[in-house]
Amino acid sequence: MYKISKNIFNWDNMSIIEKINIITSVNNKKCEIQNKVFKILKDVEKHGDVALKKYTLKFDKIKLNDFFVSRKRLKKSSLLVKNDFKKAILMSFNNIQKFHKLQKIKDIDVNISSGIRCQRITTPIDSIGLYIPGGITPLISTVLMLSIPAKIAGCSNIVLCSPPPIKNEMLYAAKICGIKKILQLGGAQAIAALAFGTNTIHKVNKIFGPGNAFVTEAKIQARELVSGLSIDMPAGPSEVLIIADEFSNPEFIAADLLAQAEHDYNSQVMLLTSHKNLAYDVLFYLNKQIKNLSRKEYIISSWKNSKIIVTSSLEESFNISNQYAPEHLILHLQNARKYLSQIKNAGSIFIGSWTPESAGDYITGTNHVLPTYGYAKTYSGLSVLDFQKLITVQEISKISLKDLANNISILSKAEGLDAHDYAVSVRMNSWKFK
Ligand code: HSO
Ligand code: ZN
Repeated sequence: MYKISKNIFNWDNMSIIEKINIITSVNNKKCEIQNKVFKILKDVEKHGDVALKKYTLKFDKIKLNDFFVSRKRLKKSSLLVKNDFKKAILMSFNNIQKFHKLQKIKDIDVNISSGIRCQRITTPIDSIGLYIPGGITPLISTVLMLSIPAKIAGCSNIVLCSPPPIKNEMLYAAKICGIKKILQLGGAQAIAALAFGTNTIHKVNKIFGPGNAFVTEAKIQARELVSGLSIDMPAGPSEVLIIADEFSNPEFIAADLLAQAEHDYNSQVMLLTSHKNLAYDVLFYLNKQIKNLSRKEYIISSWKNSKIIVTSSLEESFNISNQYAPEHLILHLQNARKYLSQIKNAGSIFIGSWTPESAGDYITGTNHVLPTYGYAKTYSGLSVLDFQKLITVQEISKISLKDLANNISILSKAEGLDAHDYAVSVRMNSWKFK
């Protein structure tokens, strides 16, 4: 018998410590994980492909001869997936592409003053690795969320990586995104392969994608170990926070909470409302709905981190939400859009009772790779810009350098950097004597 316990709390009755615990997302980072991951990274760095085969046999129970999915298998995936799946993927692809194409930023080209031209140009990150979680929850939709912006950004060397056995649906999603290189590798060993490279796998410049605690830890450690390697963002277990008023539908709210709670054992879901009765109605529907769901263990485990909080006002609810900075924020409010300006921190916002988070996860067009652990205070969700670099350019004409020379000299002397000064004066002097 799976029961959703009554985690209903009154904000005003809580101690400061309890309040702080609530607005601090769960972070189950353990030393044990850090040590295990470090060993795997070092092993792959040293023994390359041999270590990869060893870990794949140990963790995935698969003996691999070739890490890459063959072209033939990739092509064949179209024949092995259902037509309705193809249609759904196509709609998702089109919507994501439409939204992400608009994210391309404009280059800048300006004459600061006559003879001094400044530009900002955009270039794609050359070589990237996309990690897609597999196992019991193969996140097929994440293939689209990573590949589409990467392609729009113009990344030329893309390798997608997921634990074996890779499902045909995932291969098909990769295929329609135009991804050709697919590695059947998972866990920390996959991140190590992308970070260090091996005899058969090229190292990449940036690694993207969500994963379990091992994958996330591996990304963080690899970034420290390999100079010049970047990662997308510190992603952790998924979270949702819902703000609801007396006009909201408790059945919908319960369903949204459960949809997020089923992701992981450590997911965190929260409901803030100033209406106590609603809190109890939601609890009723949570218990009713869980009976029909398959991932009960995940939900019950996530619920331990989760809470329903009764606040004294809507304003207080927004206040708490802004401090928590949720990955997903759903507004089950009447005229919800009018509260948009009150939100300071959130990864992605879902407006009104007809916008379930699942829609954003799959098909509205927004990206579902979003900051967790409170990082929405400083990080944004994934966008085309994450796959690009912005490079600045300047050009000065001979005559205009003369206008700048004196001030460069003053500033470089103030910093005690006389070689900086000389780099200008040598030019000025050459000009004088010609
Ligand atoms: N809610 C997850 C994304 C996802 N949901 C993928 C289903 N598939 C993190 O934003
Ligand atoms: Zn989801």
